[in-house]
Amino acid sequence: MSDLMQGKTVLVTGVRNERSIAWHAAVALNREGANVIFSVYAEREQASVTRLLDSAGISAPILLCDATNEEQVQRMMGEIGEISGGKLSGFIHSMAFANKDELTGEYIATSQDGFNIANVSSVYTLITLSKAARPLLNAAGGGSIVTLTYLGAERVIPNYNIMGVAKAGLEASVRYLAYDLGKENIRVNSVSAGPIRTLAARAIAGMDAMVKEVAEKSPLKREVTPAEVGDTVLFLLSDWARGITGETIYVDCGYHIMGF
Ligand code: IMJ
Repeated sequence: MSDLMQGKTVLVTGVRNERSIAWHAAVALNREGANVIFSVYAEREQASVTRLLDSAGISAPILLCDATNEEQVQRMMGEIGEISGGKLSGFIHSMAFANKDELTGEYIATSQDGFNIANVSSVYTLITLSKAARPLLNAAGGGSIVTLTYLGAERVIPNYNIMGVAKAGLEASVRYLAYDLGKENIRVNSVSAGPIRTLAARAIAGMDAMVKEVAEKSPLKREVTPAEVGDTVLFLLSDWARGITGETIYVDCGYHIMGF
């Protein structure tokens, strides 16, 4: 353990199991001495995070919060303030949702309801969390917000569909939030991870073949690991990244630089 994150409290959302990118970021944060607080979507995730913490020998609070519910987010930030003495150094936004039937076939078939669901749960939640965390981040003298995005925001990835449009909105939101909050020394960035077999990706048809092909085409000639993404999230949350805001950092073994 080092002291890179000593004295910093960081909220980690979006852990579902041991493959979750957010879990690997939490392990990295713990390794560097941060006080980690978890928030989970439902009781099922509460049980699995409890089990993960036990097996890793980490002790940390686990709060229940559906981030699409602004009252629940406000209440959670109140609880975090009580745990941390009113200060928060940053948080990880690691959540997305679209109707499964809209993550296959043509984008043109997206329903208005499906469009709204994807944007509310994958983009608006970043605004809600940022707004509610703002006083706690200010009390810490500034902070760092990190979200997770994907190449489908700027290139067409078959079947990614409405999630691609939502991630484009998320990356633009990162820039606008970075502008709003920069004057308060709050940084906002995203990490664009290469394809990883997490729960969010495993449900998708053809994922295994795609992960393999991306690995073969990427400069590093291998798959990216969630631990590598977690270490970059940690970097952005740390003071090493104090000059970086509004940015998207790719952790994809270099795949996105290729033209062919
Ligand atoms: C998701 C769909 C289509 C192609 C995809 C993905 N590729 C990758 C993903 C190539 C890597 C995973 N990803 C980056 C996501 O953002 C996934 C989001 C997602 C996944 C599901 C699955 C189950 C469900 N709804 C979902 N909503 C969002 O019901």
